Amino acid sequence: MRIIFLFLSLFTTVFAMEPGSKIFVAGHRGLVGSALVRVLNENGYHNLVTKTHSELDLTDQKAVDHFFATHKPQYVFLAAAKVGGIKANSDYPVDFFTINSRIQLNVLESAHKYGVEKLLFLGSSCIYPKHAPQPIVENSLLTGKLEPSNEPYALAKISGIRLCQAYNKQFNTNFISCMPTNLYGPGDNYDLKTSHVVPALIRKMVEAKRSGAKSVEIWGSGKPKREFLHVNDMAKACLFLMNNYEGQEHVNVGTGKEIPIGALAKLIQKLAGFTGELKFNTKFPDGTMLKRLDISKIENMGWHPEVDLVEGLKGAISEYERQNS
Ligand code: GFB
Repeated sequence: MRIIFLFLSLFTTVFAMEPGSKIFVAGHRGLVGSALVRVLNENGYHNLVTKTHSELDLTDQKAVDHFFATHKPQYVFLAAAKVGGIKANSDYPVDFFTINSRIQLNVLESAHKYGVEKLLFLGSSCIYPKHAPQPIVENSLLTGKLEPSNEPYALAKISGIRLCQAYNKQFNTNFISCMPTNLYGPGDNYDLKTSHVVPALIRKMVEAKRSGAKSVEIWGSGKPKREFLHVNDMAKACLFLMNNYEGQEHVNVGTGKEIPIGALAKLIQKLAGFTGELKFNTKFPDGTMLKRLDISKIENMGWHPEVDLVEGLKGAISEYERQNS
């Protein structure tokens, strides 16, 4: 497979970004966007354009048009999105559907109109069919029913991927997409009502240890399995794809390894030093039971995850403790 890829790449020239290329990181204060800014800076890219939400509302088409007309970025990482954990997705389906749809409609339209050289769009592993064969390969998209707890988010993100392909087909743009697995790391959202499982469990365990609580509540049965990728690895994958990949099909980004939520909870409990009990509350939903990506496509191109889960969690726990001491 690797040999086939190397052979094909001899005939496909992918132009990498120059150190001075003007790069717009949309969503630079979010988990992925902030990691992208760090990784781009570390790799010598110094001409970044960023706007906070109050400076530029990406759901406002006129504002987005004006921004692109003024700044004319050459490259765009579209890391801005309305994201959240299983509960936030169930509680705010309209927000997840409409905000994500608007952001991508506006940014892709302006990126095309103002001649962006290349754009990377981010999907999510949760938009694959609920019962997709595991590990999930790229062409499983749209082959079956979605997980009900996040269907509105999934429909928006699937449209985003398909819209990138449509622009490429109709206007010969260079819009690529990737499909990240569940992410965690510096800059995560620790709000217990809207967060994903890793930051939620870090906060619950650290706070329980501090307060001397007897138990911590874990949502669901603990049986679902998830794959977790450190956001620094994700940002490196985004840069790698921007500089090395061209193609209509999205690319999975993950570790290829899954862990049951119960085992994840025990691991975070141990790393945070909480000695009480874990209580599984099955009144909360499990969501999809298994979600693991097949990452052979990106690995065959030469990218590999680097951050081990235990080390990544230790770093995230220390960050939470430092910021909330
Ligand atoms: O991370 P999470 O909210 O998202 O939940 P999904 C993963 C699993 O952890 C579920 C369980 O089975 C939860 O029930 N869990 C246990 C907890 N304790 C907790 C807790 O305290 N907080 C949270 N949040 N979960 C999301 C999608 O699905 O994945 C999004 O809804 C997004 O759209 C994201 O794509 C990557 O993996 O279930």
